[in-house]
Amino acid sequence: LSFHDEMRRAIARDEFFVVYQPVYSNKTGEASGAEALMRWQRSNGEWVSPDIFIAAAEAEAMIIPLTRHLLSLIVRDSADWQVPAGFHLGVNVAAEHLQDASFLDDIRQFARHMALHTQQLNITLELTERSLIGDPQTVISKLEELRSEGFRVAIDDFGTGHCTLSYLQTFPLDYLKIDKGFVAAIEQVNGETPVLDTIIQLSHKLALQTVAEGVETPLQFHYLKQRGVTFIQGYLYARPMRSEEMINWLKNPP
Ligand code: G
Ligand code: G
Ligand code: G
Ligand code: MN
Ligand code: NA
Repeated sequence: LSFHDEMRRAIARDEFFVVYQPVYSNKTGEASGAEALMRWQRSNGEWVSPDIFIAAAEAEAMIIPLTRHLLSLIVRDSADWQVPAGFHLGVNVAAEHLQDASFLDDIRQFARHMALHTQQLNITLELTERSLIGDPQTVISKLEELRSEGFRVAIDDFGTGHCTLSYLQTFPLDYLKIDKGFVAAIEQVNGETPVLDTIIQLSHKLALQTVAEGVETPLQFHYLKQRGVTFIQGYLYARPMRSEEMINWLKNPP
């Protein structure tokens, strides 16, 4: 069986599920939202890492069906949600999907279904820099339409791509998600992390809000907070968790 066929079968057998990682806001001191992350456990109990199956899905023309499946799983989960109004839900979107003609319809249908189930959510589309290469005008107009409808746009894994920085001025964006590699470089409060500091200053100049990823230690947390990073995501605050677990966690956060 090819990976492509295995993924099709795994969708049919309901082997994929979604975990949600809460994100902390330095403005409110509370959870501001969560990122949806896909997981696959085969019926024999074996786990397939998302790094493997997302890359395989992208390589084998399965990323669009897999993302549609992800969206339907989130809709299913959200039937039980009681989240605060304005809660942000981050969803990872692949370049191929963003550039496909089906993209706007898929995202709008998802938002309509979510609106039937839960309070007003701010759906945030997490794009990688790679998504912005290609036909910029078409991508810009899609993102502008979605933003005018209330969706937010984040650049994920910021600083690891191969784009020139000029896209930051031409694409309609709300958030920069600082890649965890830069956060891992923080080792002492008065230490030097010149690239990270420059990314934070750049985002302030561009009036973009920042999300730091992979925050694992109190030292990293304070360092980022001191420098004006708006949102913190990482194991220190919360691990990715199943939907029911997140709902309980939100009632009683740290
Ligand atoms: O979730 P982390 O646990 O290990 O995910 C590893 C990688 O897989 C990350 O780069 C993450 O962005 C990506 N990933 C996880 N879930 C999804 C998803 O639903 N869609 C896409 N496109 N990427 C995902
Ligand atoms: O979509 P993105 O590439 O940003 O995916 C986030 C990835 O980071 C996921 O794989 C998630 O499981 C992982 N992650 C979340 N918090 C932490 C953390 O504190 N440390 C590390 N190493 N990884 C994290
Ligand atoms: O690894 P992390 O804490 O980010 O995963 C959150 C939950 O997702 C775990 O509690 C577990 O149920 C499930 N999970 C996702 N990927 C894996 C994996 O590779 N191994 C195991 N044991 N659990 C995983
Ligand atoms: Mn992401
Ligand atoms: Na990221």
